[in-house]
Amino acid sequence: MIGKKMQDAMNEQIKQELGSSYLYLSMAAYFQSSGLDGMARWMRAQTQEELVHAMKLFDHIEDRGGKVKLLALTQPTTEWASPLTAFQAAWKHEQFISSRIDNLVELAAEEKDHPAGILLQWFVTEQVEEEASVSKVVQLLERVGDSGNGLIMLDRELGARVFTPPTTADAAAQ
Ligand code: OFO
Repeated sequence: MIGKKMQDAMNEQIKQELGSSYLYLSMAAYFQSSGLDGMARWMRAQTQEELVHAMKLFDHIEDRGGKVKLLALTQPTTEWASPLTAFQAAWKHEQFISSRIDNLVELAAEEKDHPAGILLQWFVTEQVEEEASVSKVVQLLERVGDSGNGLIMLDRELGARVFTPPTTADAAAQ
């Protein structure tokens, strides 16, 4: 059975993950309306990944006899000054999420909540990947600068990203 403190903290984190999903969907809309369909596709894939993160926490609470409580989401930003600004905001957001995961790991240790600790290790690893993938795009955009052709090529490259839903093996490894 999950403890009340961890349950509340995970419910808050479900909100953060859904908030991430909402933010990236807003970025997808921004890119799409800017004619950058590849970046929009990249953000759509990211939106789906965030839903997977939220559902991992959702299932963990449910599996341990807790109660999922969905909290209100704040409206995400809808406009950015440039693709670089949008990806920089995404990178900053991922760093914020990593700090929240670190807090949850510490709470699991304090509460001696080993099942939560094991689940959260997955999130720790995932956050390293999340930060790395967004920061790589930031670096590429910085290098492209004002080159229109460079932006078009990068957009094409980012558009190759496809969302891969978790497999049953992934679920079993949780
Ligand atoms: Fe982007 O990792 Fe979840 O929020």
